[in-house]
Amino acid sequence: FTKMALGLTTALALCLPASAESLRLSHNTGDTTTWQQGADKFAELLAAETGDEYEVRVFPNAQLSGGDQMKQAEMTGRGAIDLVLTSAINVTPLAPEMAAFSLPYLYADYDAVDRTTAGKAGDKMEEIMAGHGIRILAWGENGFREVTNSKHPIKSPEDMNGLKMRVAGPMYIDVMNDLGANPQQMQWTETFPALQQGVVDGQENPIGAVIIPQRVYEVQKYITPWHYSYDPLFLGISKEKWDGLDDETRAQFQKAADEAMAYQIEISREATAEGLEFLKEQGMEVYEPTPEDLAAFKEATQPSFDKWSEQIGADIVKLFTDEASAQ
Ligand code: X2X
Repeated sequence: FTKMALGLTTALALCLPASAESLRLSHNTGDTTTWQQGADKFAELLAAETGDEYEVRVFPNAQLSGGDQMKQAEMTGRGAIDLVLTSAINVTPLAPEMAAFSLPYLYADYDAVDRTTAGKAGDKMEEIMAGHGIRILAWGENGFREVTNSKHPIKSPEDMNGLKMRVAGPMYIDVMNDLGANPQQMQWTETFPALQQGVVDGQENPIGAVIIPQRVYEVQKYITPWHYSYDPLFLGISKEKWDGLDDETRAQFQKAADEAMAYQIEISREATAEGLEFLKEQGMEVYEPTPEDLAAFKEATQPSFDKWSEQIGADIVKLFTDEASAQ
């Protein structure tokens, strides 16, 4: 009997790890977005890879940094948060170089985006973020940020004149000023009520990753897919945590991150591709800008492109413009 009990204990020990380590992952948006789906996928894959040795708990709405979306990265950098899924524009207070991804009208299409994250520009940003205590495991996608508002269709820079616009980060303040709008920085979690109550007239966000899953169409009437700025996500781990992992575990984290972010990009692009039709069904009015309209928006936002290029540094900007324009 003792032998049997012993056998049972051994069998249990084999299938259950002695103690799963719990890690906290913070992200900016609500729990209906493709951000959340990517984070959940990472948790699922990491548990599978490690035989349940690691449990990832996902916290939406920047809860772990008291609702301050710009603080998540800095907290991860000093080890107060284990993992972060956030976007480039959110870390620009910490690493202004990351604004390079989102310079106005840098990218013509997804191919240009993908060359950048996979190439030297992405490598350089990984090096810079490592200097802030964050190991970037993989790039994901927030997406091309499109403008919505409650007042009138946006067809030209003049239509932006005087609109009260909520923006996520400092570079977008400058871009909105170029367009004659009246921008203010605000937490994403406070944006829906601000739009609803008319505290602001408009906002800009990607269609598939944010606008649809966070039901922005309920409080906004007009959308113009003007593709003015691209915003990548990254899944990062505190360097302190990473440095404490052995090689085998690192490979498991890496694999789970690569697969989870590839999935997150795929579902964000799918949702975006079908998104305008859905938004029309919800009662939004879509204005599809012509090439001439886009040229006018690009010209109007050139001062911000130049100002931020100077701030980021010409050598880094060149890494991005080279990859963006390569064929
Ligand atoms: O705050 C935003 O606009 C959002 C959700 O896109 C980001 O976190 C960058």
